[in-house]
Amino acid sequence: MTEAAGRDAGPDLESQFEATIARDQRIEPRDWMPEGYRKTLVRQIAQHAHSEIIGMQPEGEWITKAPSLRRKAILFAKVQDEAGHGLYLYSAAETLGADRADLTERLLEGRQKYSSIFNYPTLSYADVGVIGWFVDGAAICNQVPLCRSSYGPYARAMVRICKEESFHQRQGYELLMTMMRGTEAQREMVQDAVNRWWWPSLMMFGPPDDDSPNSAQSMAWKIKRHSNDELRRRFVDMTVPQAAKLGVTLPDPELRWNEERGHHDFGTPDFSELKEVITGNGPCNAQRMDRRRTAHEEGAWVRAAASAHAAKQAARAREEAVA
Ligand code: FAQ
Repeated sequence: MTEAAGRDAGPDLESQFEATIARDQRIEPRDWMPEGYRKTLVRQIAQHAHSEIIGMQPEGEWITKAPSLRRKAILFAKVQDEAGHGLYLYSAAETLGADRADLTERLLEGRQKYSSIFNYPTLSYADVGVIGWFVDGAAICNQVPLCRSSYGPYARAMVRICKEESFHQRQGYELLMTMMRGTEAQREMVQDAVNRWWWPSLMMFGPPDDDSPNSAQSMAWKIKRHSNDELRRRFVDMTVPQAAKLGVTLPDPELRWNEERGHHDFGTPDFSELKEVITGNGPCNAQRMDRRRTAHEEGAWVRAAASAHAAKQAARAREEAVA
């Protein structure tokens, strides 16, 4: 069905698709869809899946260095959840006719992207807390509206992912609360991590709206429900009171409450840095991709064994059907 998508549409199929979107109903894998809609979804879902898998690395580095058994168990669970999110998302991309091995190949060859945020280093255990608070917090802002995305399998995957992101955000904030109640050195570690992760977290939402080539069409198709700048603003409004409660300063001299607008004013992230990181020149891009490539090569025997097992099961099922 997906092969036929976009071809020989005819006015009926096209108008049915448009009507489904206009009624806020879901497009499902068997429905006709324009080729551009399918491509946009595969692009976004694959990038999202790659981000979850590469996103295991910055925090994964701290599993063996966690300060207690409790923190190790929490971090283990979180990093495992991220692997699970990647798998749900690859499965959602497969419903559009994409091939998981091909998507991985595209990532490894640098033909598909993953989130800029995972190209920054984690320098102390406070970074684990700040990633939970900021990065998972930003992910929640961005992904809760995606639970209403027009493509059914993507929207449904997001429901479970968002529940888990919520646990991730809370564990990060709780870790930081504990550190802030600790020694002066611990409070300094938290403030230092906040200073380093604030601006890259704002960049996660993407380029500004007037420089976001995909937003208009994605919003018309209701794949995206809000613009990049709108979600960035929501994140700032959500995070400022949390920072005050925690007792840290967000590193933005322009940040202040605007009574008239009922929102915070804030500075502009350095979008030239975002461009640099996206094009492969961030502080850890090479390291992240090397690690991903090595993991892929080392996992080859697992994929071969799983394929051999699946082939054997299928052959057995065929024999039983004939008998
Ligand atoms: N990094 O026209 P737009 C997480 C690219 S998961 C890298 O605005 P669009 C969980 C963009 O792809 C984090 N590339 O694009 C977790 C496009 O390139 P293309 C991932 C970026 O798609 C937590 C070009 O720039 N979340 O955090 C970035 O309409 C902790 C032009 O941009 C998602 O993927 C960026 N920051 O909007 C895991 C959510 N921003 O494809 C572990 C779903 C933009 O044309 C630990 N995705 N680009 O070559 C989305 O909502 C959207 O795809 C946006 C970008 C908002 C990311």
